[in-house]
Amino acid sequence: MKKIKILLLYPPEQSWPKTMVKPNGSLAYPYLAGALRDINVESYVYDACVGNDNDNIDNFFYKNSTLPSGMIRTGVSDDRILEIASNYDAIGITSIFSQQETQVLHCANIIKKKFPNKLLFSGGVNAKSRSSIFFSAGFDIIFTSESETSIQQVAKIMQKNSNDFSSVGKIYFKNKDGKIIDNSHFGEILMNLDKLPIPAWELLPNERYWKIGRPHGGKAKRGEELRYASMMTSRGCPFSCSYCHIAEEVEGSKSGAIGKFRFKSDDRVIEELTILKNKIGAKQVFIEDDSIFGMKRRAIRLLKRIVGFGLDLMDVNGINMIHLVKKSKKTGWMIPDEEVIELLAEVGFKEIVLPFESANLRIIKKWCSNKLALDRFDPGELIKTIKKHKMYVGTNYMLGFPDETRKEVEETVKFAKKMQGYGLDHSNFYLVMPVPGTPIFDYCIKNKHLPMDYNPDRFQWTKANLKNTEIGPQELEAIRDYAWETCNKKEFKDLRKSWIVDN
Ligand code: B12
Ligand code: SF4
Repeated sequence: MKKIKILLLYPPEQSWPKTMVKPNGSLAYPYLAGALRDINVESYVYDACVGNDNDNIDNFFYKNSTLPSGMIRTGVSDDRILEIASNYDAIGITSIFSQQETQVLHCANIIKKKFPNKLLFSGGVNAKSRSSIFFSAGFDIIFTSESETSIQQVAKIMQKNSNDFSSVGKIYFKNKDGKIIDNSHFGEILMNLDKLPIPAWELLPNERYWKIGRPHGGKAKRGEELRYASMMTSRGCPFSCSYCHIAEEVEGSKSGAIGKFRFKSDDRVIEELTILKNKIGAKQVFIEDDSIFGMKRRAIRLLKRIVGFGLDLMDVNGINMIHLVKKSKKTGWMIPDEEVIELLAEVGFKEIVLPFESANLRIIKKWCSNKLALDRFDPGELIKTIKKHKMYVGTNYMLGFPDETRKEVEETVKFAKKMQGYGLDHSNFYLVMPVPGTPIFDYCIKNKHLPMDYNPDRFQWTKANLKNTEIGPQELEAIRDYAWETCNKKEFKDLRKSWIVDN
């Protein structure tokens, strides 16, 4: 059996001037490295945005270079990436963010040119959705779904010194004649998440992430001690919003049924939290579940078991409001579920984000899978109840859906301002940014809101990304900027502005 070594590379980050840069550090690599560890295959995670102990971060992280696109590149040099890659038999490059595609393709290009015989593979929603471009850049395999099982299968084939990947499911691969083979129609999706490997969090450059101090979200202030990590207690979600990458992932799709809500046992969650606390030394844990309350009874049971654990927990992706309210005596009317809210506080939740998305019922119904809307509960009461239990509350809004009128956008901004009065800590406003792999992206291509040759470099949630919309791009951007400026406190705005890249 051939001894093989696999590199999992986060490419340098690219961002437009005056926007924030945050290292990736998401959970794909801890899971994939965990899967490889479980079959005794050596892997190493290198984040080219922040480097490793042999890289002096001051030489590159705060001294960025400008790319031909005008974007700013944050990360180590190409030569350093090639030096790291030279030590491995295969290199994986994640592509979960369409906005980072150019950096992924660039890394693939330089690595394939220098090391044509090394196996190059990618995965993540963007890689799956843009596979032909990825193959042209030099990739040999694109993983089309959750990949813990498939990466083990690929590694085992490499150990046999073979490059025949025809038996591996949930991948596209280039065969020996250069033909692209689609194996996405078979392969296993794990329904029992206890079968997932324990994520190898220790392979992430955690100390560097903590020093840079740009966590997933929230209120961390400069100078505050940060020792954060991410985890997931479940995958999938009962909803199917038009802008979500799992909205159409059902049996028979290229990714398979990964949209289906699946969860880990309570014991497994406790095991992971214990590792994060005792081995990784984390103090703050971002819960990255798509829908932690996907099954409310299970969530309550789990939360009760982790009371007193001693970690600060955060859910910044947003907890759907339907899970934080309960039926009242008035038919159809919901009131805050104080028992659940109190439990969240007791367990250690310090921060919760409410994904209101829009104040407009038509928009919620058409684009946001008809999630709980404002005609069925009092949002001010909900915010006040969460604040009563001393949790930080943020909100997310989306503005500029393809058919959204000026009146509807203004309604949301007016609503956001009103919510401020209930003690909200921050309000984020995202201009609709349809990314490949989502239903709204397909809609926008079909209805000419995006050109066929759209450029993912240009996707920005503070910029109008669509054409032929009810509200013109400049006006929409001005409304967003005004909403953010007027609905947030100075302290929050100053923190976010300090993460901006410029040179
Ligand atoms: C956490 C998170 C972030 C964090 C990540 C940092 C952190 N510390 O975790 C931060 C804050 C940086 C972030 C930012 C953004 N995010 Co985000 N984020 C997520 C989130 C919620 C979880 C990611 C994660 O850890 N998933 C768990 C892992 C296990 O799943 P996975 O990444 O899919 O990986 C599996 C497979 O895809 C595959 N795979 C993935 N990579 C690779 C690589 C190889 C080599 C192989 C073999 C396989 C493979 O195998 C993995 C294991 O099964 C996802 C939604 C989600 N549920 O995934 C959105 C998501 C990735 N984000 C999204 C978006 C849009 C954004 C933002 C634009 C939001 C914004 N308005 O700013 C920015 C863009 C950032 C940028 N740099 O450009 C979209 C991306 C869609 C797209 N096509 O671009 C997603 C998919 C959400 C959605 N529903 O649409 N995000
Ligand atoms: S609620 Fe969140 S995770 Fe669920 S489909 Fe909508 S965007 Fe995706």
